[in-house]
Amino acid sequence: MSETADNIRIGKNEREISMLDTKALLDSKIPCDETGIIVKTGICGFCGDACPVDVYCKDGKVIKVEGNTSLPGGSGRVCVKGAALKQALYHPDRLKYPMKRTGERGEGKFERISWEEALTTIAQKLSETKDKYGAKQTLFYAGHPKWFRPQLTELANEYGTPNVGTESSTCAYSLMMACQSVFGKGVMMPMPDMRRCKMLVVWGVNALYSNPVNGGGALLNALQRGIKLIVIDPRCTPTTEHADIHLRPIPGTDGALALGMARVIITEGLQNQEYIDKYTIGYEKYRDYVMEFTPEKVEEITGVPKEDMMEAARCMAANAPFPIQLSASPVVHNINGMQNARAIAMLLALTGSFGMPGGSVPPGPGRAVLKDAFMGTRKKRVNADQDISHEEFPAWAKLTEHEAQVTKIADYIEGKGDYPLRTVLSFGMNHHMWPRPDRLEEAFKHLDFFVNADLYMTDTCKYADIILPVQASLEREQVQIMGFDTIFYQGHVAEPAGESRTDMDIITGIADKLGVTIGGDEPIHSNEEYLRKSLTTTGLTLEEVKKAPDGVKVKHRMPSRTSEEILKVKTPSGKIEFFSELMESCEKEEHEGLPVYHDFRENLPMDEYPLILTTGSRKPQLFHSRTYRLPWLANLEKYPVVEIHPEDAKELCMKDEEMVVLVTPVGSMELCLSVNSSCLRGTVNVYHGAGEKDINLLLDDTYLDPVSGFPGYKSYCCRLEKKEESHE
Ligand SMILES: Nc1nc2c(c(=O)[nH]1)N[C@H]1C(S)=C(S)[C@@H](COP(=O)(O)OP(=O)(O)OC[C@H]3O[C@@H](n4cnc5c(=O)[nH]c(N)nc54)[C@H](O)[C@@H]3O)O[C@H]1N2
Ligand SMILES: Nc1nc2c(c(=O)[nH]1)N[C@H]1C(S)=C(S)[C@@H](COP(=O)(O)OP(=O)(O)OC[C@H]3O[C@@H](n4cnc5c(=O)[nH]c(N)nc54)[C@H](O)[C@@H]3O)O[C@H]1N2
Ligand code: SF4
Ligand SMILES: [Mo]
Repeated sequence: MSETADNIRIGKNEREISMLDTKALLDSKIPCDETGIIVKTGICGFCGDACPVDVYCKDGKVIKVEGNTSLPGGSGRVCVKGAALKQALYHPDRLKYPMKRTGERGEGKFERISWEEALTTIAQKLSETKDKYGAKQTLFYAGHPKWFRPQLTELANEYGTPNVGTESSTCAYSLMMACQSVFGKGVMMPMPDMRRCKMLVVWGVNALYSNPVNGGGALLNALQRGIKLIVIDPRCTPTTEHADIHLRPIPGTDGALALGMARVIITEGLQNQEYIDKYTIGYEKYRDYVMEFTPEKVEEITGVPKEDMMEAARCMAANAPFPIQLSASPVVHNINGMQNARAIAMLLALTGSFGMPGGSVPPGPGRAVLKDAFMGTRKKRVNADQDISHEEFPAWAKLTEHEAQVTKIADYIEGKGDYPLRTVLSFGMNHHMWPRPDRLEEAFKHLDFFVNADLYMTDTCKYADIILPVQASLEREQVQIMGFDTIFYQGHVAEPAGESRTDMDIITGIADKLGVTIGGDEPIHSNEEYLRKSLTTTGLTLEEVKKAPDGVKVKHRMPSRTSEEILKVKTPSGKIEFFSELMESCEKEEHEGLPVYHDFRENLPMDEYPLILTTGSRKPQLFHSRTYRLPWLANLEKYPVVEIHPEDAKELCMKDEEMVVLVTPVGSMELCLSVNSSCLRGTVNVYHGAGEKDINLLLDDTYLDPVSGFPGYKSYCCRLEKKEESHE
């Protein structure tokens, strides 16, 4: 195999090749001189996992994507989404030019404009809002794409608005708040020490679907070492298949389960008292509180048989230190989610598992770092105490300094916050992600000015005044850390679509037009300057990494820390907190210092809507709003479906594939029934993110965790009606 610069690999066994005719070679997509097919190494980036991939290209077009093995972290695997990248790159919905709206908001009528006109207009409108109403009435927003967020915040700072919001208003940050309130600043999400643990607790994660290449691979490797596995998940999934103990709580009841486990551990004297005495505070108050959670009560709340819960608790204590794998979403997608996550995190403190080898440890150390790259960089905002959600979500404000909580974006645009948001500059906004996207569509109509930069003409783009085309991962020059210590440069593996630009070029372009500079002491004016700057921590130049198709090894920059160092935690007390003064000081309902359990069913009309509605449990082929347009992925399952346990279907006299009506207190929708024994009885599951059949239309946008502002996506209420009988 020969290698040249720009990550191109050519060649195969020549003798083999000469035996085939060119057509057969082409049909089989064999890379060689005869076919003109070349293989480049690239970064998939479809889901943010940054898997290295081998990209087969012919005549400048991507024709196939496979897993890569030449780069560290290259397992040779891709998931279904990676395998469908070709369809994502060349989809007819791709935006190719900047455009301005010519029709009504939502109508989808646009005309092509130049980049010059687009950037000049954006800067002009941003300045107008600032002059007329003050900079804070502009929101800077990023959807799931993350890599450019530090620079977006820098731009917001230069412009003067503290209102920087992202999809993290529904993802990860609630868990980060919980973990930081217990383990202190900087411990956003303690990670399992996968290489050393004897036992692993997976609490509401299904990495084999949600993080199939990296996370799923790590789990399978750990299982091969022979670890014990406890999984806490209402459904049966490929992950629960591997479990020694599988607990199936009713969604949203995790807090009660964790408190019940704590009670078992304490009453049986299995806690790590030495660790508790040395590193924690508030234990006595916590101990007294958990005594309320008797096995009988916990069984009643969670539906988990008490013997199973007790066995799991004893197993944890016996195998401590042990790690708990936590997710950015399910546990905190409940209206008591933040407190539930705190109760879970405290099991690590109770058993002496936080910060210990084989337990859960703060992420980061051991990895090479790139300057100002998203991972590890969180930029502070100017005037953060004036952001739109500061008063409403005080714990968020104290624990999440880097962005505003914007789940109530529709209210804020409609002027129901302290002040209205009049202008939105967004990168990858998808309004189908929030409860009641229909309300947001109405709200968009009130905006003075709205920009959205995306890969595709999405439903959200249709409401924007200006839309900007961005480059996909394979199209843009980027520098990434592969594995722990290899710096890899990716060039334009695929030709950028039309006039599309990188998000970074757009951010710096707007900065230039506004007459400001981002990047502080080392200003940047383009994606290329950003790449050069990011390499400064490694001592390498862009030219050097460009010449190395398999990347360049560099030194780990972040030293690993000892347990003693990790356990010098940055909470207000300097100790791991079973009771949080910070939470208590918020002086607001449900901001209790203890991880108090409030049951979501207390305030829901469960008599009328007896089924629990869980939305968005991940499926391998679906990724929020992004994959419905790709035929290879959309065709894998009839859509949209509502999944239900066979016994529940039987009771309702409903059959598989029957069209049924799902009714919630907000509205109703026809869906196709999928009878599926992996569901928990009494709970139905619908995936989210689709255009017309968007289950978020049926979620109440006031049904939020009062502490984190996260929607109760995983535990709302509904009923199912036969189509002909439905009166909704
Ligand atoms: N294919 C695919 N992968 C993705 C995504 C995607 O959309 N598609 N999204 C990405 C994003 S943004 C995120 S945040 C991650 C999420 O990653 P994961 O958390 O791994 O994914 P989920 O399937 O949402 O949740 C995991 C499991 O939690 C269970 N669960 C649901 N409700 C509860 C609950 O109340 N308590 C407990 N204990 N378990 C519960 C579900 O049954 C599910 O099997 O996935 C990422 N990866
Ligand atoms: N009911 C329900 N709703 C949910 C969830 C759930 O479980 N249930 N999960 C929640 C969670 S955890 C999350 S994270 C959110 C995710 O919500 P979103 O962030 O809205 O998710 P995506 O559908 O990935 O939308 C991101 C948009 O960014 C575009 N995009 C992709 N890459 C880039 C890029 O590099 N640059 C730019 N400018 N744009 C890009 C995509 O084309 C897409 O239009 O959804 C939340 N909503
Ligand atoms: S997990 Fe799949 S979609 Fe995500 S980067 Fe890897 S191959 Fe791409
Ligand atoms: Mo997420």
